[in-house]
Amino acid sequence: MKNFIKGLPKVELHLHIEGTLEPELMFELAKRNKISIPFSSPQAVREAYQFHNLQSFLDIYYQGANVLITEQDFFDLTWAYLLRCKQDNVVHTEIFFDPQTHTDRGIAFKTVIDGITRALRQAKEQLDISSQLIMCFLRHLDEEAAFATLQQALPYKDQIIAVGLDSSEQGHPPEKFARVFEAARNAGFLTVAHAGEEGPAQNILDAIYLLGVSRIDHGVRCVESTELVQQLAESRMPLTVCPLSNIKLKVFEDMAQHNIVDLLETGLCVTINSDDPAYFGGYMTDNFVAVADAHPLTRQQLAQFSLNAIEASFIEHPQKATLS
Ligand code: ES4
Ligand code: ZN
Repeated sequence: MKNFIKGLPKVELHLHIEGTLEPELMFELAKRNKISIPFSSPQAVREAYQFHNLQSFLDIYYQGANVLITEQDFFDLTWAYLLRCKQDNVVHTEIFFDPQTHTDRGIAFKTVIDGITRALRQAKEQLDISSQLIMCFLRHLDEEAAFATLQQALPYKDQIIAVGLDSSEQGHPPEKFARVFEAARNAGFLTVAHAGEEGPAQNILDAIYLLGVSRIDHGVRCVESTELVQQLAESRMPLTVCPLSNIKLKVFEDMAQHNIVDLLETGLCVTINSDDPAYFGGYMTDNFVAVADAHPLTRQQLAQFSLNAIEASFIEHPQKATLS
C-alpha cells in the first residue's frame, strides 16, 4: 500500500509554508542571519515539539519563523518544500503564507512574496509542479491589521488566488473578519478559512455564510451537527483535513479515532494535507500512510482523496481571470 500511496498523484490544499521550516534549515538560516535561537541542535528543536493543543504549537511556530529575513531565505524555505513535493508525487500545491508574522518583525511584504513566488516559478519550470498562493490573516490580531494586510496584497493580486484565516480559532470566530473578507471578495480574491479544528461546528457555518468560503480548512468538528454534515455532503463543500496535525495537536486521541474515513464514506469532499509538516512529523505521503495504517482503505478510496483535492482546487479557476 505504501508504494501505491507514494506513486499516487497528489494535490495539497492545506500547507503553511512557515510550517515547512525543518530544524536543519532553521539552524542554517539562524547562522546566516546571525540570529540566536534557544536550542543547541536540530535534534533539540525536534525534542521540543511536544504539543498539547493548537496554542502550544503556535507559540513555537511563530518563534521558529524569526530566522526568516531575506528574499533568499523565503526562496530556500519554499524550494525545500517543493523538492519534498516532487518526492511525494505532489503535482499541484496551494500554499498558505502568513505575511503578518513577518511584516510585524519589520520584514517587507515584497521580500516575503518575491522569495516564495520565485521558488514557485522555478518549480513549474524544473519540477513540473503547479501551485497557487493563499494569503492568511492571523485571527488573533485585529480587524484593522487584517485590512492593512489586504491593502499591502493588492499590488500582488495576480499572484494570490485567495485569502484565508489561521492561528488561534478559540476566541477569534469568523464574524471578526466578515468585513475584511467581504472587501477581499470584492477585490477578486477567493476565500477559505480554518474552522472546526478546535472551534465548534458553528464556526464552519459562519465561515460559509459570513466569509463566503470556497473550502473549509480542517472542519473535522462538523460531526457535532448531523445537519451540517448532510449540508457539507450535498454541497460538496471541501474540507482540507490534516490527519497528523490533528493527532499532534490532540484534536483526536489517535489515528484510529480520526473521523476522516467516516466523512469520506458519508460522501463529503474530504482531502488529506500536511498542514505544518516540519512540526507534525510528516509530508503528504506520510499523512496518507498514517490514515491507511489505522483504517482499512481500498485503493479506490485512497485515489478518491486525490480526486476530491482536484475537485476542490483552485487550478485554472475562472475567477482567476478577474484577478489581474
Ligand atoms: C496552523 Cl494547525 C494550524 N491551525 C491554525 N493556524 C495555523 N497556522 C499554522 N498552522
Ligand atoms: Zn492549517
